[in-house]
Amino acid sequence: MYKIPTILNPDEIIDKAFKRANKVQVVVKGRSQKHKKIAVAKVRKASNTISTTLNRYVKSFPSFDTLPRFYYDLFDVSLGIDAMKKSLGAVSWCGKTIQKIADEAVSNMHRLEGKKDVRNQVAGAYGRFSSVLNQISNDLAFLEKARRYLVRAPVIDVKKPTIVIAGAPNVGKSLIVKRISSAKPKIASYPFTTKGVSVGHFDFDGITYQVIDTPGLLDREMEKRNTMELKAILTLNHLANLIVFVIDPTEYCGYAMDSQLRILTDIKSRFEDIPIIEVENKADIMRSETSRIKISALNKEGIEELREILMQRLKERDT
Ligand SMILES: Nc1nc2c(ncn2[C@@H]2O[C@H](COP(=O)(O)OP(=O)(O)OP(=O)(O)O)[C@@H](O)[C@H]2O)c(=O)[nH]1
Ligand SMILES: [Mg+2]
Repeated sequence: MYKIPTILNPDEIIDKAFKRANKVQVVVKGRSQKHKKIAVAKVRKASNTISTTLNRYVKSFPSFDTLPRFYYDLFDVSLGIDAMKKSLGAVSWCGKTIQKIADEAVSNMHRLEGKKDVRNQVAGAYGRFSSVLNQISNDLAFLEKARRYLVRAPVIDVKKPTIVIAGAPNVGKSLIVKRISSAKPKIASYPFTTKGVSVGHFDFDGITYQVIDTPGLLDREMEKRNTMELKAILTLNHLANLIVFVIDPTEYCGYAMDSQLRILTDIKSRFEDIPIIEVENKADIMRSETSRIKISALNKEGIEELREILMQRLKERDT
């Protein structure tokens, strides 16, 4: 979703800068100042390469304070907005410091005459470039981790009508999302298969609807929820126009009915303004006596009916 270049580590950045510096060519009239001009050009090329590289990193990250709330919270839960800001600040500081070191070295060189003295200035500046870059090595490593997440972040249109699928782990949420939309989520017989928020679409009456798959929720207090559960909650909070709460009455998912129903009660009280459709899945194995909609995502039973109910409820919401 974002175009962020691969964040190199300090050694790689230094390597790139020194290679470029070694290739600089200077045109000089007469030989007297040639060694100095070459030295100055090398230090400038190296420092500019480093600071341009670092500035590009800083500029390519999103400006967090203007993000839609959903993305702000998602990135905060997944990576930590403050941590990213701090690391970007360190990278920016490093770029400026490198320029200052270069300015100092260049002004010293202008005052010096001896070839050895000038060479020492170059070596000194190079050494300080390395040491300043090494000071931000943890920041660069963290930002590279953040980059890998951000470039794959789900592309969600915060304005499109959105159905969010929620429920305990392993109840069949992802298979339902796959059945009703274009999404191709991972489906497996263990809890927390879905670790992040993923999106699929379907069209109806010329309107594109988003269907969002979320990680499973456990029956516990908000403070104890893990990162994956928090992603589910923030998705419900910021994006859902309609919630499909999936229940597995067979309990093959590994969570007892009373525990699943407590999660449902919690979600209902937390999101009072959002309509919730309660669905019992795995009807191929068992059907309970309740009046809830019964489907089997596995053999596609009840899927078309579910889709019609969803459309109906979204229409009611609009009128
Ligand atoms: N018998 C039967 N099995 C199903 C049905 N729907 C899903 N399953 C199985 O239940 C398991 C979990 O399915 P998922 O779709 O990954 O469940 P999930 O709720 O997304 O799980 P998490 O992402 O881990 O929270 C898989 O082994 C599915 O094949 C169904 O209707 N009938
Ligand atoms: Mg899943």
